[in-house]
Amino acid sequence: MVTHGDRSRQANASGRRRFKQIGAVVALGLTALLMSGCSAQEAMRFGWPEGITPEAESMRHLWTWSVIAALVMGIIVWALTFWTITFHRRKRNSPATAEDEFPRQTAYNVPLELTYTAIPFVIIAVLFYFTIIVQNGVETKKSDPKVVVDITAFQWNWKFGYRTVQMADGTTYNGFLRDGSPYELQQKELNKEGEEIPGPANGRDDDIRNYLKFDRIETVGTSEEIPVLVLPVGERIEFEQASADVIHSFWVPEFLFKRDVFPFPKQNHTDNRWQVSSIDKTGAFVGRCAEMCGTYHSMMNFEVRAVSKENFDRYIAYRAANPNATNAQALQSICETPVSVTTRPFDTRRSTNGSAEAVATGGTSSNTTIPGCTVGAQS
Ligand SMILES: [Cu+2]
Repeated sequence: MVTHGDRSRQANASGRRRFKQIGAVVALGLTALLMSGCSAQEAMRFGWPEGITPEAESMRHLWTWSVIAALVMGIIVWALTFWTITFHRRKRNSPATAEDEFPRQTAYNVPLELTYTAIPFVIIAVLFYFTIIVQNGVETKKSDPKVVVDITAFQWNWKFGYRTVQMADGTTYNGFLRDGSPYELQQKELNKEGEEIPGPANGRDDDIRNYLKFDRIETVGTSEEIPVLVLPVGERIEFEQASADVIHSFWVPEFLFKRDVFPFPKQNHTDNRWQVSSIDKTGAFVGRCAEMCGTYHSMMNFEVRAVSKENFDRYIAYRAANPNATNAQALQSICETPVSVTTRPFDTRRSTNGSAEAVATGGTSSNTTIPGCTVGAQS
């Protein structure tokens, strides 16, 4: 005969067995993590990409602590779940009597229900608080950026201009040429009779970029060349962006930051100025357009080349002194690779396989046969 004491001993034994199994799984998981060669820092990043700015690092902290908070909650929930299914399930061999069909019911326990309603609200409030703190930090703009860069996005490339640079020798380089206004600068085109020629897109010509900023030193990307934006490490940098056509998005994955680039930023009520307090690592970092902007959106890449302050000043001085020199030459003058190393330019020619073969051979709409050509004669 199975007594009550026997049953509880059985339950305790099976409970202990289960805990041993769980312990083995946890130990196995930890061993796998350690064996995979992840450093402690890597593990604490919980998959968050490595950033190169203090802003990116502050976002990483938010992420790490959020995951830790989630893991603590998860462990409590898992523990309660396993505790319930281990110790409060129907015992094997126990007859299904009316009294143990359901465990003791705890519904309508007001203090308990208030507690488990309040706790999630506290968690949300804490997460919200720290999110706002970090977001405000990332969006901070100070009045004394050492470098101001004008960004122009267009289908499907980028133009970067250096507006102001505070040089290490105390002087300030000012490359600002002109600030546009779509309504004042845009001249209406007139025909010979003096009548206004209506342009496309609200009467504006697609090629008119008057509302954008222009600088003495500019780097423009082409289908042959990826624009390389040279920036100094360790300096506060401001970016001011505008689009020449549709909405793009300026994104350097290593900054862990992107900002939509609008045409007519002021008229579209967008904040088109943002800063990084510093870039903390020299090197080449790919930049991308992160807003679907048309056919070649996916190839609309650029490169940020972070160099030392001394080399950056030399680069600006070289470009200011040699207005006709290319960006590649200026890069070479500071012993930097002249072309981008993180991405390649794209071919916009929509050619059929082997464009060299597709040469014009004459023909009219009613006769498309190549003159002097016999079918089957080619080997
Ligand atoms: Cu784009």
